Amino acid sequence: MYRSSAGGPRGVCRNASGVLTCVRPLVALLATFSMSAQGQETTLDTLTVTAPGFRRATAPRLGSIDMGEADIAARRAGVTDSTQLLRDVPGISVYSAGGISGLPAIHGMADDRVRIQVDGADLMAACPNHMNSALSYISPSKVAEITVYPGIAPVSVGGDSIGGVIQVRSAPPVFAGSAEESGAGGTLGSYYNSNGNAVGYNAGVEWVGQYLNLSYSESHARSGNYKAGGAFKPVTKGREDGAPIAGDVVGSSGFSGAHNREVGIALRQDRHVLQLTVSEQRVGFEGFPNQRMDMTDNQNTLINLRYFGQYDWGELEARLSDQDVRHRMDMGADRYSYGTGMPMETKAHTRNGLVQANMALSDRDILRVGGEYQSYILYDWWPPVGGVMGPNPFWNVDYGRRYRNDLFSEWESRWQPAWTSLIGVRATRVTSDAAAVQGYDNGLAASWGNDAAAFNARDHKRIDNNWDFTALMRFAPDTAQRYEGGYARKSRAPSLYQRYPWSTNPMAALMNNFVGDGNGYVGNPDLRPEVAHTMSVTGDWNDEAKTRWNLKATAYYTYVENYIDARRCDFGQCSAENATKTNGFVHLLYVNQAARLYGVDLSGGAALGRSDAFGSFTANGVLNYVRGENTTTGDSLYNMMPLNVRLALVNRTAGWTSTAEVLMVKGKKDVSDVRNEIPTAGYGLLNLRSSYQWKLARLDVGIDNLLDKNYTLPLGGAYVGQGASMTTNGIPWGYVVPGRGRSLNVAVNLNF
Ligand SMILES: [Cu+2]
Repeated sequence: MYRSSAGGPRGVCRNASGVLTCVRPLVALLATFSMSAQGQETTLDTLTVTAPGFRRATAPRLGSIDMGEADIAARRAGVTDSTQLLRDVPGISVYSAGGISGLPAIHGMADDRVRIQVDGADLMAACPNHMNSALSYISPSKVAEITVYPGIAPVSVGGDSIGGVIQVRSAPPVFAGSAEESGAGGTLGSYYNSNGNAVGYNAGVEWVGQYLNLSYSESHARSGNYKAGGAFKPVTKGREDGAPIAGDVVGSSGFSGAHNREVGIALRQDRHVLQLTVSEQRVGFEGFPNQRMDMTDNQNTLINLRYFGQYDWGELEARLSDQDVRHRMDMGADRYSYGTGMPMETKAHTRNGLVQANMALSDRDILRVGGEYQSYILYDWWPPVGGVMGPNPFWNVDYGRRYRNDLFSEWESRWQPAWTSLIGVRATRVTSDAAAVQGYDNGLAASWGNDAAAFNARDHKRIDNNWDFTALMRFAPDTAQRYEGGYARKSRAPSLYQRYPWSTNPMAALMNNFVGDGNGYVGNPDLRPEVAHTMSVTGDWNDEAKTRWNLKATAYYTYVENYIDARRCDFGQCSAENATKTNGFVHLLYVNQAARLYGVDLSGGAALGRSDAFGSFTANGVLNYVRGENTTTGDSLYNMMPLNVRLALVNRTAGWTSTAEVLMVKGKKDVSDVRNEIPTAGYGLLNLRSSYQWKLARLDVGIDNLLDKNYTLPLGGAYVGQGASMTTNGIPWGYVVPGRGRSLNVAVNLNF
């Protein structure tokens, strides 16, 4: 397959014999560079794409896992959230949230601890619940390539993150090899998932010239609330309109009107490519079963300008992006809101800039140097609704600012044919600040006034000077084995939402929560940056021809200084009971403590054989184990995915690829006591799926959770998706968001 946005080869860029002739400069240049490092010079002018998947033929960057177009197409069926495309990458687990807004966790670290880039841009959530997470801005149909740096990320891709890097990219622009091969092409796709009646479509058109590429794409998705497997105990309080929620329906789990549009123009001149994309996302409604609010509107505009050029001395890359977000929240229909509602608004503006040069010092040495800039400006206010929530708007964060400046340098050397080393340093300065705040009512000292006055009396500006260091080594004595290992020191400055939410009012604290545990959080301006020390080793083995079997094992250990965890709030309006209760929602203050995380990832596959009648059979599997401990308190860290194994049997015959997959997850018993995290039971799921590729069309059919098993999501968070979610005890404590019951999924994609 050449391009996967619709799962199959394209109509354009093929010569009479069907050989692909398009040039994919960005990827081609990257491939060229890794080749030139091995002493094989190739230039863009001579490099045309003639075989599928050539990108995989080049060795992955040190420390990375690459997913190409075929890998992603196979994972796309039944998925509305791009985060789910990562679900079987070794070392990755997913915090579930809204229907398009999951948060990937790498080796137990998620959200702001992971650097997530979409088409090179660091997209920032602008919401006290991180509802509009980075990957919510790209629809699964648009994702064409994913690179994950699960452990020790080179400094050139990391920065202001301690848990690894995820880079998600749409298909890079292609150019025709000659004027005669110029032409137009397009993609069209649609899907239906029976559970929740999820439907969506995606469409794209593209004009491919020798020097110009013009593109337009759009997608639309919606889903009703999904049903749990089997019966799910309903929460007692009903909806605002008194209508009951059926016992198997997960309240606030649907979304509607998720609409993405993008126009792109790319120019190629010799060995230079300039690409501009302008995109817009509008989401009309997205429910969050593990938050006390729902997203009622999200409007995102993104301008992304990228340049990539090849010179005699190496490559030059430059990126500029500008993201504008307008986000609104309130209680959706499944919640009870005392007739007042709870409107919340945010507005954010993020700018990113990067200039990076990759210099070939010799046949075997590459020096990468670069600088980065990010500015993030946030306004977060809650309009008055009367009663004790008025007459003023409540300012949660007013004129929050976070400016980041980075410089980095990294040297990669293949000093022996079998040995490659990479060593790099990055310096980062983060400046954070926020303006004075006010509560709903300045006169109500006990509810709002005292906390606001205390916050406003302080200086909010903080400057964090951080530095990162990475040393990685790869030993590949032959094609059948490869070993990688290294050490990284990574640092991350606290986010605005960890430093500046100031109110100890229980209701206000509940609204400041981006981990989905149902608790309330109070910010702490005195937080210091987290510093992680990670050691990791990986062994990768396969048969000589790389066709019969492979096995990969990674072990890692991370110690985090100043790990931002939480302690029970025992000041302001936090009750005395809050400090000790073990069976209810609580209020917490962010604090620096220390933590360690360690574990192993195993993955592998084997060809089981083939016959003329039944085609070929292969088996593959992934096992993940992670453990996270707060070494200051002895508590377990929150949301650690329990031991899990995914096994798949794959059959390929006459255009069909069919997979039977078993997922087994152990019970979650190591829980965060300070958060009253709720344990979950172990479970097993059976999924079946099949895809058929016919010329330029692809059909996917599948049944997820075939046996309709009832289970709770280990990283699903507390279920607060129905009832009176505005108050601490308005909903019974002790429920975890249940997983999706059986769903029949169908998708069709066409290329023309
Ligand atoms: Cu939100």
